[in-house]
Amino acid sequence: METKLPNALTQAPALSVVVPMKDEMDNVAPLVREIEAALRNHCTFEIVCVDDGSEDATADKLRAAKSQCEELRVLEHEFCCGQSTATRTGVQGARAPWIVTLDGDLQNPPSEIVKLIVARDSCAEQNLAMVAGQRLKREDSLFKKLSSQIANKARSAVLGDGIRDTGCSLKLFRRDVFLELPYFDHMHRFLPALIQRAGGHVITVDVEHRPRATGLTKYGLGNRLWTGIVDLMGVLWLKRRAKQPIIKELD
Ligand SMILES: Nc1nc2c(ncn2[C@@H]2O[C@H](COP(=O)(O)OP(=O)(O)O)[C@@H](O)[C@H]2O)c(=O)[nH]1
Ligand SMILES: [Mg+2]
Repeated sequence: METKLPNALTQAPALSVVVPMKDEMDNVAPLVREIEAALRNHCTFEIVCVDDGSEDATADKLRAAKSQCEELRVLEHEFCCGQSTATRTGVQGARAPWIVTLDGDLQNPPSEIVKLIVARDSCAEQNLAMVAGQRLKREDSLFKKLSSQIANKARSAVLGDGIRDTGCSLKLFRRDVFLELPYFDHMHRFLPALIQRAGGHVITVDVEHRPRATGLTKYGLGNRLWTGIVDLMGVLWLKRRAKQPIIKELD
């Protein structure tokens, strides 16, 4: 992938913020502003927005935001490939060793990123690979809250990953560990279990959640619940077939 670096980013930053976006034109400017405000005095960072074949003016808004923010990089898919694939494109293109992901609709407050960083920095676990945000109070419709609760209960019962809410996009994780995970469409809902399968340690932090201010949700029963059940069986199979050898080399 060709990577064009803004002048301010000749050295790899400490953190890459990866945001997959599909038809989020009115969220672009406030999102970039809020991420900048959250991280400006905290660490070096880049923002990698992945425009996943949006059909509204998201691409134009991202271009305009780029001229206001040196840390913003924009990757575009020619056509929509879904949230997981857009996330992977962003992580592949990112340059920091640690990635934070969040939704492009401002439902995850960017100010919460710092909570994840603080939790990572105060964790003594050597194999720490992910700090997963868990929404304290989900600000969505009753239907969405119920279907998400059922999906989360089924997933944690089947996979035993010990995570209350994997649907929260606010996650901080090691780039190298993520890129070694088995890749499939919709994998973003199973990241903690996949990281544990790879031998990585996952901790959780409670985070705030806000109602969607503008734009439309892209997920409903058809593309979340039923796909989720099939994927759950796939992840269970992957988990059962996992081996983590401890390798020694003879002197
Ligand atoms: N790249 C990409 N992002 C998507 C797609 N569908 C949803 N998203 C993004 O994923 C995030 C969550 O989607 P959203 O529709 O708000 O789901 P909800 O919060 O569960 O209702 C938002 O940032 C969306 O822009 C997609 O097909 N491709
Ligand atoms: Mg949303």
